[in-house]
Amino acid sequence: MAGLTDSATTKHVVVGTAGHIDHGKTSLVKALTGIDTDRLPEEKARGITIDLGFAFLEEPDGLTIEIVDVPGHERFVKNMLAGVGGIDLAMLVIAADEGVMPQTREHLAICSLLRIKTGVVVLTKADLVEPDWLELVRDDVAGLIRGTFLDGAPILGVSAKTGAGLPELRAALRALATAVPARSTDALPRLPIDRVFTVKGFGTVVTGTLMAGRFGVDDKVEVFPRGATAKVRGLQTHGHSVTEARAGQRTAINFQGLERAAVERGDVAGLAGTLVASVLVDGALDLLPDAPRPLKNRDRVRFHVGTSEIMARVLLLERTELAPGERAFARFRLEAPVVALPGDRFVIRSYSPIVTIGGGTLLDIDPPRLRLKAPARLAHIRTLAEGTPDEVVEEHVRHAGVSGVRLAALSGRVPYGPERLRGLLDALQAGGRVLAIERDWFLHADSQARLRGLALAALEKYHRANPLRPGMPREELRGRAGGADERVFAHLVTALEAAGSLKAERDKVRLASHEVRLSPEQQRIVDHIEGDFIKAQAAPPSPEEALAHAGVTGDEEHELFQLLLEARKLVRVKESLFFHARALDAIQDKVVAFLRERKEIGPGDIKDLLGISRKYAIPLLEHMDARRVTTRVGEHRVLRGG
Ligand SMILES: Nc1nc2c(ncn2[C@@H]2O[C@H](COP(=O)(O)OP(=O)(O)O)[C@@H](O)[C@H]2O)c(=O)[nH]1
Ligand SMILES: [Mg+2]
Repeated sequence: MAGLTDSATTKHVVVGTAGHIDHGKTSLVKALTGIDTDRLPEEKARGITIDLGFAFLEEPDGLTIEIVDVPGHERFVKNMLAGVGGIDLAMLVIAADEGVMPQTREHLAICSLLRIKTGVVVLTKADLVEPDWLELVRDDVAGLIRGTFLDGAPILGVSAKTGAGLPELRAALRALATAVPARSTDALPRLPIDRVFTVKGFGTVVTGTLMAGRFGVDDKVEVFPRGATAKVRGLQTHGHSVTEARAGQRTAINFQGLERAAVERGDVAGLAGTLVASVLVDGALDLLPDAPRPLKNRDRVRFHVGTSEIMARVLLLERTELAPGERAFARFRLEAPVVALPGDRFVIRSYSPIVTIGGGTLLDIDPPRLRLKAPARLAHIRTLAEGTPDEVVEEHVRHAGVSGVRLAALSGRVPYGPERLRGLLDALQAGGRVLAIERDWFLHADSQARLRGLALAALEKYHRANPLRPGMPREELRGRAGGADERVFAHLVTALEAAGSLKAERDKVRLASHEVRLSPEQQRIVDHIEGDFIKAQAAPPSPEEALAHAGVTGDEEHELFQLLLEARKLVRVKESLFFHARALDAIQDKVVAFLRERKEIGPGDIKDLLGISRKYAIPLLEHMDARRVTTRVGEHRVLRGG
């Protein structure tokens, strides 16, 4: 390890105790570390552990073994669950004189459900039994752990009273801790909160095991799902102040200016805006083989994830009932928001009696609502459960629909870290499955296809209904295309233009194949109107008059009159005063020539110059101003910039 900095060689591994009440967990932690984890007055008085306790061992080579001591009493399994969520290793403690008891089994089941990978079994109070008896208990325990994650783990006889076996236990913990793989640094930082308290002069402090990522002093942290945000004033790991806490460390965060009442156990600290709170989650659920009865659709259960416990209804996705030992996809409708990520393990306990009955892996924390048909929901969750990472990310983008999804929103919904996610999105883009609307905003190719279908159908319909209109107003088309977001729509129009199926001009859009075709009679009328305006030059007819001359009735709204406007042959100068474009150019030339010579022009001058009445003179002068040919000075105009 030479050459590495101090912090790079520091390793933190969290061990959680597990086991029945009074089997000697707290005494064992004290014998190992010298720390009494029963700190509450009530714990001292009653001699039992009620809440979580914390201790640590500092080993050579920068290894710190942190220990979470949990209560064994069946009434406090909830607290036990809050403590073991983030642990790396389990230390299953069994009193040699009593052997396996109910919470020995329940805690073992919980650790299995949480997918804790390794651990050690300690037969405590070895001083109270004969060696032969210890061997019998050892055999019994070997049977208990067969087929579980502890199969093959060391089973060590220890006495907290005499100290016998403690060095061997410490060595075993060290060996296991050394083998624990480092936690990924490519993950959203989050700390499920297991304790909250105030320190005089410092304010609110929360503690927990930092599950992933890192937090630094001055980071802006949000307490999910409550939404309070605050800056990190100070960080501590096992009693030392640090500037940065990293994944796997027991961490205390001191917040700057955060109300004690704004946080509770079960909340999750994360960087502001990164995590997602949800009252509906989908997962793969295993019912324990020794669950007392089948789980029925709509049963009420206690749902545990991270350090939170929330009441929930189970909605089985494919069946009405789940038998002990079976697995199925399940949806949980939670009575309060939960903050988690797909891939997190959860545990469920029955409402009454309160026993652990199952658990599993979260697959979707923002699942499709029930209005989606059952087979589609099942296909969605199957992809999330069994798909490759790129299929999973693609499914999430597809699920976001025609509004697409932003990277920040996606990172809180996928089981991959930000870097991995970006790589997967790059690959999906390269394969044409996902499109980038703009940087960090993604749309699935299927959603794009759906929008394309809607837009092309709407244009076709529009052209059929309005054959003389050269194009459809852009905003109207956007409304027809599912009211797509402006940028999503702009992206679509650009793509369709590039594909040659559509043309966009100013605020109008048309199919590339569309062109206005006039009947001979319509063409005659259009030509007649145009001819009228050319002839009239600076003293044009009103739209009604021009139409009447051509033998039709109507005003400027007439589709053939509009056609001349669209084609920019006629130009609106004022309300219902129109000039031919070429006439306006000629007028401009005359005005400019006049001004070159005379420097200024007034209403009387233009009347004389063009031989027109005041009715046309004033609007024309204003139009020349609007065209930025002239500027007004008092009652006169001068050449702009001249
Ligand atoms: N003789 C003996 N007693 C022990 C040993 N470890 C714990 N005890 C006793 O067992 C009781 C329960 O211990 P505790 O650590 O509170 O158990 P926990 O509920 O599992 O945390 C206490 O009275 C301890 O003194 C041991 O190794 N030998
Ligand atoms: Mg205890």
